[in-house]
Amino acid sequence: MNMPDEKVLRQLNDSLNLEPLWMPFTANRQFKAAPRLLVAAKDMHYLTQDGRKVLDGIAGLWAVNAGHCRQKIVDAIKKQAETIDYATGFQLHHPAAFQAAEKLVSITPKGLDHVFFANSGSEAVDTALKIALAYHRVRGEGTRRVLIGRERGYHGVGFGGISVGGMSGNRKTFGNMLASVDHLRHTHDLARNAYSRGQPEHGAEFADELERLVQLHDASNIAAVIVEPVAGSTGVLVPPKGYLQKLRQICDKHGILLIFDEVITGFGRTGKAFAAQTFGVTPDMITCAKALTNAAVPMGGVIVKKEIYDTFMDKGGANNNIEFFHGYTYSGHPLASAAACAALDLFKEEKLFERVEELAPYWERAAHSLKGLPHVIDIRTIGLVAGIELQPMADKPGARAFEAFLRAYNKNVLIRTTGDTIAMSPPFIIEKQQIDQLFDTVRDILKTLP
Ligand code: PXG
Ligand code: PLP
Repeated sequence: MNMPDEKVLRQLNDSLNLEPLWMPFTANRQFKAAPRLLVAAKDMHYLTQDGRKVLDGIAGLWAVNAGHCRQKIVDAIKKQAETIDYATGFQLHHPAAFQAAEKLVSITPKGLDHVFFANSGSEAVDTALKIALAYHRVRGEGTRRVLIGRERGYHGVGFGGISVGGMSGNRKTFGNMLASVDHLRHTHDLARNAYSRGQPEHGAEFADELERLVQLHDASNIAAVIVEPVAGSTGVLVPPKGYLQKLRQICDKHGILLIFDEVITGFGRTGKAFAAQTFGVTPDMITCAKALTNAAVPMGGVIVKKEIYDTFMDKGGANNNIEFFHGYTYSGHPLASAAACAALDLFKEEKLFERVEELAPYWERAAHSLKGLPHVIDIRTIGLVAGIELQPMADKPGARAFEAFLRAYNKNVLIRTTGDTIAMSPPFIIEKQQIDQLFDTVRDILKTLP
């Protein structure tokens, strides 16, 4: 680990002013009263400001899939920063953006072979929704404006993403958001599917709700359906067997685009490059971010079917017309592109997606060994993801799992909680004894939780 100098660290401890920063998705007052600061990272570990090595059980935030501060990626970013700091992608560009696009589409499901770059998952989602609307319009079906998401979906925090998203906390404060949005029901079915390993048996029929929404809105008004193949942030919800296939069939039948939001599931998390490949269902677009650069530089992307890209080109009119009026200052930023190239190379060189498949049975057994411990009401696993759902404390939703997070952190293990579910999703370089450390720590904590 690239250790910060001790003197510098001591000075930092004395001088750091926490007040001016408004922290994202954080209880600011609680945090600032008892801060948790990470000062360095390498491979499977963070170093805390008080000098502890903490095992990263969540790959940063479902993102650092190859482990922290990997030299190949660090070197690529450094070299790029010295060579070309920035170039706009508007009517100009630089080579690394094209190289990153080519490497990316070499691992996508067949037929999804063009990518539009953004800088985060939220931007990727907004971009995908805009592509869906614009696509139907250029094809002469401009009445298709309705966007369908799903309850308990998380699609980032832009107005598009929260509109199609299904997390009440993300929605309730922000007014009406996008018009013309509807939602499928979520796929969580504790009564029938608790303790499923991999895909649950029951619930393919939840996809039939899409037929109901088609009856309501009429297919001629519906642009797209967006779902996470595995819902991550709302508690690790693995799709029931046959569910995604059904969604695909219904979308095909009615000319509706199917978007998989693979911001979490992309880049090996479920054992293949994309969950679309794990589940054998090919969407029309995939949104991705996070591990695209191993999280070392912000980057997101929308991968689209050739037919979508070709439609924009074919219907683009005069050669000097901009076919899709959209883009970010930092779309395909040089540092992000260089990091993406290096990360995608590293995944391949170290066969990290295959490693997920190899480790998954061990991971699954370790996770399900927590069954029967106090408060545990469900355990869900797929690839290198586990969700441990706890019985909420009366009148205090989320408090029990958050207490587990704090206790784990104090025992040098980083886990993530969402509601009363503990979520774990380590870097793929995790060793078996580190998997044991992770679940043994959670086991000890569960025995003593209030
Ligand atoms: N889609 C999905 C499926 C995500 O998981 C986003 C979009 C938004 O990406 P950006 O890069 O804009 O954050 C995400 C992000 C959690 C957690 O606790 C997960 C995310 C973000 C914040 C918290 O699980 N995922
Ligand atoms: N706001 C203003 C005033 C801008 O000029 C721009 C971009 O030029 C933006 C917002 C959007 O920023 P970005 O392209 O980084 O998303």
